[in-house]
Amino acid sequence: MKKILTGLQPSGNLTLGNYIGAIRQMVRLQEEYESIIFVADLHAITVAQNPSELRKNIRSLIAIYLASGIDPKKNTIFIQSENIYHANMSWLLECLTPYGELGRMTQFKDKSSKHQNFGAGLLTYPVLMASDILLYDADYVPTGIDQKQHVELARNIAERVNKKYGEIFKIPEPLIPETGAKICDLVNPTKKMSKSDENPKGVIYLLDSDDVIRKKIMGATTDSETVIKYDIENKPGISNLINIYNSLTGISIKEIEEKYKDSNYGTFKKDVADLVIETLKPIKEKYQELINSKEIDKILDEGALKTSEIAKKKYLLLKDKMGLGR
Ligand code: AQP
Repeated sequence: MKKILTGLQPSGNLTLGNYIGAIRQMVRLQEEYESIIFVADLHAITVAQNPSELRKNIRSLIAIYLASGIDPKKNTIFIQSENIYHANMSWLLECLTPYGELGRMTQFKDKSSKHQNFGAGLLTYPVLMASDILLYDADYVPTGIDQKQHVELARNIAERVNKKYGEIFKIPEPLIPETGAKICDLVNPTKKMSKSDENPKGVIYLLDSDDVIRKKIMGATTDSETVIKYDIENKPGISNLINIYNSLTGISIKEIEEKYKDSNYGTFKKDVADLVIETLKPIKEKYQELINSKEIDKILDEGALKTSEIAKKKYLLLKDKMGLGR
């Protein structure tokens, strides 16, 4: 069975974008692949985090994985910082990665322009991501198009290391889902919906109450026309709502346009709100059952133990080849 690896950052409360773009895929892929899933808490601290919020978000992320249908029997689930080999491997690989290669990463350019006083980790973070992937000989890394460049970097690093020290790493490939559109902010529909966004009005959090979800969708920015038509350039707001509808129902964009050709924006928004509320209802219910349960701790303890054993072997192999220690 081929192996995949996925992690989400506990950098805020999870959004509808995270669910459509990542978690749903993970639930689907667990049927086909041996799957390793982690909470990327070391990645989250590349920008400032409030410690108590961070701890809460880590547990919440695990509960959402499980509530969304990620089966702990089919997946190995763990917290990145509870397995010391990720950071250890990252240091070795950082020393083998040219500085210039990291400065060229699009996400670094983007995030470094948005945050002030960021640490060096924001630059080196793609190497930590390479370590996450390479420690487990992952065949595929399910990812949005935005992370494709980082998977390419992991491939480059792996190829370079293998050339220099012998066959150590498997060369991973990105697995970009065919469906799973980029979901945009409801207030500013030209930008991605993000969990760390400062304005919660444009973001649907998975744990938002039904009333809040409805309010946010009914208040979504649209345009001065009344036609429900997919046109990202000129009608980004309505196109975003069409994307959400399409992603959650599987009904094609053409069919959605046809279905709502005589409707106004209010009717369409109400249907999108109903759909989102219905989709998230069972997840929220399950989440409440899980969040304080011992089951989460048992899963995480097992995951940390199992992945540490695997990762340790890979780390020691490279450490030895590089001539470190005795
Ligand atoms: N708006 C989105 N639409 C579709 N997919 C999305 N993803 C994120 N936002 C959307 C996908 O969710 C996963 C999350 O990865 P991450 O936690 O490593 O961080 P991210 O991509 O930077 O997500 P956020 O929510 O925007 O977090 P912050 O605010 O911390 O930067 C990825 O698979 C991503 O494609």
